[in-house]
Amino acid sequence: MNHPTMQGTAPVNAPAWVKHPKLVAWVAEIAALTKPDHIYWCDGSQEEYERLCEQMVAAGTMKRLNPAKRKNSFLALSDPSDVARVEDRTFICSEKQEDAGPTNNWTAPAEMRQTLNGLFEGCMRGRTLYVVPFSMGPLGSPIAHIGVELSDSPYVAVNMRLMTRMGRAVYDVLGTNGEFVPCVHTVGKPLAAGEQDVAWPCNPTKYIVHFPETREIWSFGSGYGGNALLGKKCFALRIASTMGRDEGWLAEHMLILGVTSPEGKKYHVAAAFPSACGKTNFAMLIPPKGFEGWRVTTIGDDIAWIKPGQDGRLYAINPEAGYFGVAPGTSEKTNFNAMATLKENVIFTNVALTDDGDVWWEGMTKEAPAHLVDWQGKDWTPEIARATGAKAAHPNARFTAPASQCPSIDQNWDNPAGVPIDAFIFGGRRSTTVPLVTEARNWTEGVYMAATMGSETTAAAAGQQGVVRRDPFAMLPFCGYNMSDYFGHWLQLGQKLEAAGAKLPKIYCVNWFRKDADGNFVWPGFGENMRVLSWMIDRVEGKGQGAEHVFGTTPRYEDLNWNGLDFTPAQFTQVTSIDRDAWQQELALHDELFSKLRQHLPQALVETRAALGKRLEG
Ligand code: SAT
Ligand code: MN
Repeated sequence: MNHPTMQGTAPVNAPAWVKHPKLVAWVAEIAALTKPDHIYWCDGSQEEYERLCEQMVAAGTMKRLNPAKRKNSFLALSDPSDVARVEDRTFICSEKQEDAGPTNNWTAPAEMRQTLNGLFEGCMRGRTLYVVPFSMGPLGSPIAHIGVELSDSPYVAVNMRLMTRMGRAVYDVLGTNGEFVPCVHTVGKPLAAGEQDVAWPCNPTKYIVHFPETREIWSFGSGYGGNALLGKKCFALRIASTMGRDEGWLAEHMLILGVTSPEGKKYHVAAAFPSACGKTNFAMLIPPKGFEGWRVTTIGDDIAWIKPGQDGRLYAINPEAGYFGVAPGTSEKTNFNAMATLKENVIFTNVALTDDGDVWWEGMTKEAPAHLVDWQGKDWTPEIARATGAKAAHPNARFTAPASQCPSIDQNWDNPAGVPIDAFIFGGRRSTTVPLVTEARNWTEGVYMAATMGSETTAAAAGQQGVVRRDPFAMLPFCGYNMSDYFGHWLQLGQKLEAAGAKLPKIYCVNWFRKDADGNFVWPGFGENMRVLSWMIDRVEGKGQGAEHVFGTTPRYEDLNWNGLDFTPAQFTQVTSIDRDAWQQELALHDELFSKLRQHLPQALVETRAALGKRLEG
């Protein structure tokens, strides 16, 4: 944006180690628009991290936790209005509306720029503008990309240090004219001279804006998660998905894990689930009793960048360097490795504070402590909770922790070459209809399964929870372009690799969340998901058995390894049965989705739908 006549109130004062004139000029331009009192260039050092955290403790944004309980860890409580991603305020501003497609909010770029100019004018008054350089992916890796976030939130600066490779070394990679994605973020709450700040500044008006053609991100009004940590959903998914479309690769909402068999053979799996459906738990799975000798290792828990290698296989890297995971429900039982990751150097947001200066959330322990301070700073006791239903932690409360602290971290998690993918898994949260696991017969049917995936909504996004919505590839809120073109991109990539003689990864659809008549989950989930994973690996090896039905291939009871688990054939039927009426209704919902997405919808998917309908009737 151009503001030739405006003067910033703060000198830019770029340090000598920044040698990129265009970057310095851009910082000056944004400062002239937003008018911060100070500009601070982050170097990513430990000293800087500690200083900024101390500063936030003094300002009341964070509390230091008891170092005897959680060393070097903090708790931040957000404004109650700023607790999740705001999908209805998220925009893809491509030149043409049809390139954003019917699932994204769209505004013409010129009009949006005008709106943003108004909003950002003077929005950092009284604050410091932090210049946050970061690499998504290992520094200097050919698959990595660089971003620079300008933010008036020190909370963003310290979280970015945990979530990305952030700091001075990024400038060495950028050199004098390297490419970077410019990301501008403000909490949208300028301070008048002498005005006292609040603990969590934000603005009721929010805009999370992407310009895919110029690869820019502008975020106004929120300090929370994916709204504010712009390397994550905004860059690594929305902007990167458009880069992938243009350059022949994939940016996906997927965890990446490694599985090593008792014979020492290693496999890699990438799995897509919507937000708050257990990706972090699955990525850190510990094989259950009966699977001695198996090992699962973690490469990533949320995002995968996947590129074809020289050998025609697909290689994945985790562009992030930390976990921004959902705290509630996380326990030594559900995710032992996450709990071990959270022992030190963690920023918690919106969990509850114990009387001895530690953290707690629903599901962490069976018994709740007798007294807590809840995520809104109020007294909380089990009695109050029973009477009012008040939650100690917000359902979308999060931890930010360095990936390197995870005990199950894979030795290749930081490998610039990535890991070769053997299978893709797509899963939603469905209490009915969708069976435990189905293998697609071919790439096109797999793409169809992923494209028509549905899931019950969670607290990760503002809005109604527990309603089934279609969430293609778990990318509905994260695809930076037309969803139908995205399907086409997946189909084409598969065709191209297959034509070149490559063996494509197998594609699976899973559902861990079927419920019985009383509303209880039937499948035990968590570590027991290993049983499904090992069946998939048998299939990859060409030795796993199964039965073919309308949608693909599923294991029969006798095809899964039940060592160490008491799960009856009747229970198995409950999680695998296919109800024809329910599936007729499900297909009607696929039709509804396809009708919404008809513009650019690949013909191959329409044909797959027709064939499915025939098989279901037949
Ligand atoms: O987008 S966030 O980073 O806030 C979390 C999520 O929705 O997965
Ligand atoms: Mn996610």
